[in-house]
Amino acid sequence: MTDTATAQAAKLLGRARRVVVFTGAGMSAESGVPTFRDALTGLWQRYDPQELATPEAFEADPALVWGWYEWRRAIVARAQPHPGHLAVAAIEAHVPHTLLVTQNVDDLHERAGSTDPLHLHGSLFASRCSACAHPAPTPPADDPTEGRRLPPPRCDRCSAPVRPGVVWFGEGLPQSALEAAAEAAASCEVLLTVGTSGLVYPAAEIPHVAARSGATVIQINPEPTPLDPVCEINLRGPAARVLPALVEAAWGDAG
Ligand code: BJW
Ligand code: ZN
Repeated sequence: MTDTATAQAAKLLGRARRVVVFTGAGMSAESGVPTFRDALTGLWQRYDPQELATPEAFEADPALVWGWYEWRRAIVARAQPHPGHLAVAAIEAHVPHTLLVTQNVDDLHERAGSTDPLHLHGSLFASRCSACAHPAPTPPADDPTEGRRLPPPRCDRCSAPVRPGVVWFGEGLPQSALEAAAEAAASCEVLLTVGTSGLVYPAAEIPHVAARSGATVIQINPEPTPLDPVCEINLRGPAARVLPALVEAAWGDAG
């Protein structure tokens, strides 16, 4: 049975012509990909992810940081999109003016059939040279058990260490993606924010932009977040359950 909040959200979503879906790490949690702030395990448990995801950490200990990313790539390579990812792709199919904006560095949205998500924080699979930015192949990672220190490959142009193609703390986001996300947020009718703590800026500004521009912001998250006050509807629950229920209530299919 559909609860009142889901039914209200479905009504607004079903009528909207311009939608933004904004996702964070909680979107991938039920696929087995740990959220950014989840406790790290094994070799990584004594590190703070907020300290590893920095250019300073990579400069100080490239093997530590590259090994951490290789471990995470292995987890993502084994993971499969869940029904929530499929439901996001279904929203795109039902509402042609949907823009999917993700903070996630995995590729689960693409594998669920979403077309061209904007990756505000880059990708685990788009390595580049840390000195000259030349694109570099990302070696396949197949051991998700515990991870290990691993020296990064070297750039074939200038021999500097290759780095993950993600946005670390203190680095600028891809300007065109950020602008496109802000523009879509300013002109949408409904913004759906899913599985993000809303703590990391400037990405966390996107739902605020939508709210200020008069859009209805709907949040899907099992926990309260700093975004609660700008969300007209808070659906407290996991993405893999709530998103398909929302799509089903809006259009009569679960994605
Ligand atoms: C579920 C669930 C389920 C669980 N279903 N939900 C303004 C104010 C204060 C600070 C700043 C500011 N502006 C900038 C800053 C500094 C900094 C920042 O924001 N710091 C904060 C920590 C305070 N920002 C930056 O440094 C940014 N750069 C910048 O501003 O540069 C300035 C500059 C401009 C021009 C030139 C040069 C410089 C860059 C930020 C980059 C963030 N990168 C990371 C790492 C990417 C690579 C990697 O993954 O290793 O991106 S950090 C990390 O956080 C990652 C994520 O994309 C991002 C957001 O996290 P997210 O997705 O919200 O995940 P979690 O784990 O926080 O939350 C999970 C949520 O899911 C929770 O709410 C759960 O409840 C929920 N959940 N299960 C649904 N089943
Ligand atoms: Zn180079």
